[in-house]
Amino acid sequence: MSFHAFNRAIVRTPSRSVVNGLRAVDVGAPSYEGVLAEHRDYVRALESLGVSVETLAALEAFPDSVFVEDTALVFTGAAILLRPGAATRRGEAAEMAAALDRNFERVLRLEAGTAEGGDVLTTPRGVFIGASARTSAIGAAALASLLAEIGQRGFVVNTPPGVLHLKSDCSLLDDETILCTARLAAAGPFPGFRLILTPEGEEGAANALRIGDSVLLSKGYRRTAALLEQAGYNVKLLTTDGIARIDAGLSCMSLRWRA
Ligand code: CIR
Repeated sequence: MSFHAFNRAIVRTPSRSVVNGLRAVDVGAPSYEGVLAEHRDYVRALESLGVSVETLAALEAFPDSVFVEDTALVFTGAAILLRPGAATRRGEAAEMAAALDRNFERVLRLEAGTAEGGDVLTTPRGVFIGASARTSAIGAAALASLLAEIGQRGFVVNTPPGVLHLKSDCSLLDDETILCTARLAAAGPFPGFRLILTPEGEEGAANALRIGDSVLLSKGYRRTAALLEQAGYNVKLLTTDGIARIDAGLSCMSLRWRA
């Protein structure tokens, strides 16, 4: 069974307030309609790849709540409710609790520090936790302990300075291969993995999403798309112009697991 054979996902409809989503650099707000269309196409792409998608209702009080990945970690049979590091996002975790309780036999809760799911890369060789401005050292260590409770091995690595999340700069392409920016690869955080580096200027492509036999990739990163196709991956392009304005990519909009 491939590590990417997800068949279930949770997403959340974007709220109108998504136009006020957090961003490190303001290049202009995304339009609500644009984000909604990107989200709809994303859900369709997941469904076309055999994933059954549960859609939660929009939360106007939380502009970034469409990025459900940051609220939890999910595995077959178990989930961990996280504690987002961004103050305006902290309350999103409680809003995810009922959905986790419905879908997982075991739900653990992070009680110390902060951690966001965007900082966590789950691989067959362990779960890499990126310490970042959002995931504190205390949160990362507490998360590694919770992972041990559900039979997973956690490794704390560093997210490059100035990068929002570890997975802003990497994604798992298959059981042995990680798509990675050069700045993250320079720190050597993934020993034993084959790395495919994003070309210079296409760092934003690193947040791709492997589902089944396909790799979802943000449209516009032509050189990365060509590299992945040459390496034998089946690439599906999705528009992310709106969510990119609020520092998000393709992994952020779902929690995915194999039921
Ligand atoms: C934030 O700054 O929290 C959101 N605007 C973007 C979150 C992206 N999430 C992710 O990469 N997992």
